[in-house]
Amino acid sequence: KDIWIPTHISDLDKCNHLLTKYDPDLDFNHPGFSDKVYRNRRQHIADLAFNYKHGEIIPDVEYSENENRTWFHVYSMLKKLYPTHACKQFNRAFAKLEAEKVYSQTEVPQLRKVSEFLQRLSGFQLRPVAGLLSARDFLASLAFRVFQCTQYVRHHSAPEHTVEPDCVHELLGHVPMLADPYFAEFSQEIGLASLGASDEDIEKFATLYWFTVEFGLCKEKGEIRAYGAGLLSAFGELEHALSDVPERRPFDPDTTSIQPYQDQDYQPLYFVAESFETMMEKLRQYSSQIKRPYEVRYDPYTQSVKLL
Ligand code: H2B
Ligand code: FE
Repeated sequence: KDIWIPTHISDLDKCNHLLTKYDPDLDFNHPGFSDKVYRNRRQHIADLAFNYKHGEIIPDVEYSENENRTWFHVYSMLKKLYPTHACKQFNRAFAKLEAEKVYSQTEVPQLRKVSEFLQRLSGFQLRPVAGLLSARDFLASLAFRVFQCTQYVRHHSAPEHTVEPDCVHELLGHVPMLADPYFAEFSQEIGLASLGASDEDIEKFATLYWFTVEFGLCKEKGEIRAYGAGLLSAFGELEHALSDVPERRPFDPDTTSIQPYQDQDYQPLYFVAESFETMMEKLRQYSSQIKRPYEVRYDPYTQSVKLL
């Protein structure tokens, strides 16, 4: 019973299994559940992702005044916190995104432009996705330096929080970190480690991803800073994470990978990395103990993985 894995970047066309929890059509707690206009809008943007094939240019979306206003709201609140709360890698990339006018306060950036920017800085690229992906498909994409990125904007009635990913979260939280070459390598490393892993191990990698890429904290000159995208895209939780309220423990893959978590409220617990270098080393150490039928190696020239 071999597990199918993508071996070429174009195989990601088949890594599109969505999870239906939090879908605005099915989840009556979703703020857009009873908003027909919003749900039609979501359907239109979802179709762009469903029809997308590897190698195509990502179609632009003409964002409405409403959507741009939501972006403006979140952007201007967060921008005030970044200098004191975000890690230096984030702040460096964010400044560059603004300087190159890829990001501005007034308009939701186009994935096409953002993807070009990322490819230039770290070799990562975006591909549009219609919603919350299965952990296996999502992690597999990272192995090819592809970030599956939503293109719709959260409902305007709840600009500060969304349980499902949206492009405000991806663009403000993930993209600046993915522009950092070392963090890009870390992300790809989790992806490669996940290829062919058992369901239990995928669950553990998803948990590691959650406590690092989504909600990670790191040390910087004796201070704690945020590098997790779930924090860097949420004003309230970013303040909470660095306050005296939550518990903080050192990042350690063996314990972090089995720590239960929830996605409904602020995290009560965060893991702190000494540095990205030690975090990478610990991840590699952890991954090398995972049982797999083969080893995988990524070949950047052909954008494929070889099974050894
Ligand atoms: N899907 C999408 N579209 N965006 C994400 O950020 C995401 C996902 N994160 N699926 C994944 C799951 C993550 O929470 C881990 C790997 O389960
Ligand atoms: Fe995320």
